[in-house]
Amino acid sequence: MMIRKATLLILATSLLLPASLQASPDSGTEALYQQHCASCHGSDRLGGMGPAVLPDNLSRLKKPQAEDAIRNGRPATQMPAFADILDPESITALAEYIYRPPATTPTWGQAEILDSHLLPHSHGSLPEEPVYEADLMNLFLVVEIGDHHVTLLDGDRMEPIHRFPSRYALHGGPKYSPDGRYVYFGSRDGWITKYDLYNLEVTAEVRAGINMRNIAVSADGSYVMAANYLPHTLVLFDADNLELMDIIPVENDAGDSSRVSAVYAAPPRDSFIAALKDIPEAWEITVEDGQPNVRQMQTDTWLDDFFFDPGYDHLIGAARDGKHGLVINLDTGKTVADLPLPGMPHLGSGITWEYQGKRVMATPHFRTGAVSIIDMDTWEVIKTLETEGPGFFMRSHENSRYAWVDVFFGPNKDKVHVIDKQTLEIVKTLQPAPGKVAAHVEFDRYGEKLLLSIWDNDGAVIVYDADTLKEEKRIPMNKPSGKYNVWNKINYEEGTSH
Ligand code: DHE
Repeated sequence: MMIRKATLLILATSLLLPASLQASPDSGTEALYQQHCASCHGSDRLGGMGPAVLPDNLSRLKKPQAEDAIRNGRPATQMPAFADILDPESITALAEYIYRPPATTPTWGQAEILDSHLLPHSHGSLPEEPVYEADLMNLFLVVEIGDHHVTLLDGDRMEPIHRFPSRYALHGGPKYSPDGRYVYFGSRDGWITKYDLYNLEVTAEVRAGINMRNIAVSADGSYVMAANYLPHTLVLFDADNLELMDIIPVENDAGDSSRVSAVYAAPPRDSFIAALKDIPEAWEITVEDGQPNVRQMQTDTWLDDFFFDPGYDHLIGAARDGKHGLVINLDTGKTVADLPLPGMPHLGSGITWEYQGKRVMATPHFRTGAVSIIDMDTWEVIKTLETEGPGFFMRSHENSRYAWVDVFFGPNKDKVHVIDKQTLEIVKTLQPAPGKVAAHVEFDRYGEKLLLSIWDNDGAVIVYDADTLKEEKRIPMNKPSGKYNVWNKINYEEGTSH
């Protein structure tokens, strides 16, 4: 194992407030924290049984919600209610305290990663036969963020097979091993969990960082790469047991460090591709004999989320300013097109299909109610389809004539549009649960049925016939977010995320 600068913590400079602005936590609140919170959230606030409580890890929780969680507890979690134990002023002070940067810089290097490693079942030690009967290629995993669980669903019968607890706040698509037997989950707090779908057991876990973006599994299934916001690292693991192999500090030649926007496997290139959030560079990382080699590509701007053409010849990235997209040739590293996508495109959610003999890609936007459809030969926007509000996720399947896009934000957040991929028109708008967000579709392996999430604690996944667009059933779930079909994922199906 080689660790380069491994014990260094590269802290996001953007995450630190100037010393003058760092309110020194009064010792009374610190003492309250240590007395009531530290046993679950860690004395250093880096998390434990409960999530990390640092400003950046909490960026998705508003302060009044945090205060409410302290006062009333959180249903379906271990978080107790403190209303009877602490007075209202102490509760407010604690909620304030966890949003302040800690006095000492948190570290997560080699020692912390190695210490976090858990190996309940080493690779190859569990039986080779699945403990249930189902088409293993048509399984779905459904991430339920309401109570941090995952449901395994039989995609033929559309019935749950098993439900198991996950780490707190899974985010991004879980990634399957190439044969579909194992799945790797990433949590916002940096945990990677390897799960055996044959034996329904967690086999290995490790914490790669404090604030993680996502993970990728190499095309041959040998390696797992984690992309972090905090610290500024990419971390390489062996995929069998999640043993640490290398920590790559993410910095440019001048020594400036950066958060990583995301990392993906690029199968035809046998590499990983990462984009950096604070340095205008994209990286291609190849691993030879366990050693990662980084090729740095300078980009015209900082990249946020991104997407690839089917041959992985080009990276299509959203500029961090949310006003345009860039197309980068991955062989030359040169920008070959600038896409006019002013509404903050969510390119990570892009899909492609054949339209009039050419390949087009489509992306929703976070800020505007629009889907942009782009010719992938000329890189021209051939259509901007107006939707009823900004969207998050887009999905289709090679065998389906329709693409689905949600309206995630605004007054129409309960609506989902169905687009005809050949006329490029919206042909139907569904509102399956008025008032509740309906979002994120995933098709079964055949493209015949699909699942849509009702994003609510009292939610469901709805099964639709992909052709008639008729609802077939609702399976109750606790705030289901993403769904991931084994076949579609391991075959890099054109209508789904990779
Ligand atoms: Fe995500 C995927 C970034 C907020 C649910 N999201 C991704 C990926 C990235 C990303 C880079 C691709 C990783 C992968 O699959 O390997 N997400 C971001 C953001 O930058 C953003 C806007 C702000 C943030 O808080 O980080 C963001 N994402 C959200 C949410 O608020 C969502 C709706 C709820 C949640 O769980 O946090 C959310 N993101 C998802 C889901 C995926 C995802 C369900 C996987 C989609 C898929 O089908 O593959």
